[in-house]
Amino acid sequence: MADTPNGRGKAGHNRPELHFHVPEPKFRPGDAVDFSYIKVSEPGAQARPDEMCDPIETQSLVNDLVRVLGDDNRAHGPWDPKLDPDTLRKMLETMALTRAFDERMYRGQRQGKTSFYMKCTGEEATSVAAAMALANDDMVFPSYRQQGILIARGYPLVEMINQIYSNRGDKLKGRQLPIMYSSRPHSFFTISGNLATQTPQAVGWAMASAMRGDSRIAATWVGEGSTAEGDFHAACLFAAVYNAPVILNVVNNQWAISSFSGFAGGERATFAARGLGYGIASLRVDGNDALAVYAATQWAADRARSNGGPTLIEHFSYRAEGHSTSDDPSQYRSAQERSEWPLGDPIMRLKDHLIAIGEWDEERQEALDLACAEKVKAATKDAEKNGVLGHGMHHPFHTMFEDVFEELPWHLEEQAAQAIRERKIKWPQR
Ligand SMILES: Cc1ncc(C[n+]2csc(CCOP(=O)(O)OP(=O)(O)O)c2C)c(N)n1
Ligand SMILES: [Mg+2]
Repeated sequence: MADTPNGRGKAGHNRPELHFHVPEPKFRPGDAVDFSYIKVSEPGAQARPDEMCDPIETQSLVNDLVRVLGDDNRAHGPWDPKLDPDTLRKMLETMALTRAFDERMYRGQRQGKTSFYMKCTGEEATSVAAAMALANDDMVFPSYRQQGILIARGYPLVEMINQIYSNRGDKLKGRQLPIMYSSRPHSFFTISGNLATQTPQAVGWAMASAMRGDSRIAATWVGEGSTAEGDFHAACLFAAVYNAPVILNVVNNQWAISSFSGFAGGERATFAARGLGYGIASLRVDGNDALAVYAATQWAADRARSNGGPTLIEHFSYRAEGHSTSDDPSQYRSAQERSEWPLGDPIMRLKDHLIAIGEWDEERQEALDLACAEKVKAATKDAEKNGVLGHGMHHPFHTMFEDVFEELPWHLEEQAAQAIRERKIKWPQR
């Protein structure tokens, strides 16, 4: 206090000195990890309000965790979606295929076949189980970590790989960063690298659907870090004000590249609680429990379809691997986090559930994993016929100037001619 001439503290009076808070993650590289501070709720113990309830009735669920699968690998409680074994197996297969796809594309990046890839390891349920609870023509506005939706909707793997390789088969003609897919026939909105822009777009689409008296709803996915963007808050406000038929999924995988969830406000309130603040029904769900994700999505979809309005779902999960192929998580978080994560792995949990109910076994799982790897390998070979990064088998250079204006304006025509001229001088053999 004696650090100012009048001896009365920096502020010049006797009030306490203020402290500035900078969030700091609990564990850094080399630290022992103890996740016991995370409250893991009892599976089956969460009430399931009516789909048409007042948003405030979801209040207890924004700090809880909707869970169905127990440690006994059985389904529990009112959120059990009671899916038949075929549907459960389909879910497991799609999640396993997504993981196999990620594995191979990651290796492809390391082999120089593409410049970039992003895995969704550990988060497969948040896209696959959610997609399965929606209608195939519901419009989805994903982030870059929901490749599971495209796979669940039957988009050909070879088309995904063509896009990743930016080759001559790439339907997007190399104009998008690898993995930023788009498919109108699959009601899959073009992925944008500009975080959270998809959230107001989804709400706007849902509002338009309602204005037209259509029956399709919209769903969007955004990372917890991206909820710090103003776009997310504008989306919540519009969704609440116009009672838009939309599902706002926040995938809380704890990390936004090297920033932990505290920088998006995670130390203060759950991400589900933000929705309730806007008057949106909100659920906080175990994102590694495929049955809980399915049940919550089904609840929200029924609500939206019946004009009950929007739902925000926080999927509490963990990003098991690096942010992307450009990231090295060992530089900023403890390697122990993945193995200590208290909610386990979504694929293992669903597999164990199917085994527990007598509808699956380890041999079939092994055969499935092998079949998935083979399927991805075959699609990769097909895509490679169209070229990989750096082999020059991309779309013709001049296409870069096309498809924006109906008629190419004179200045672009000049630029195109100049670019093509210079290219011929630099690379005469191409
Ligand atoms: C507007 C904007 N700001 C920053 C970035 C750079 N960036 C790309 S991904 C990312 C982290 C996003 O984390 P989160 O929203 O939690 O999603 P996750 O990657 O964990 O799925 C950042 C900061 C960007 N692409 N766009
Ligand atoms: Mg994140």
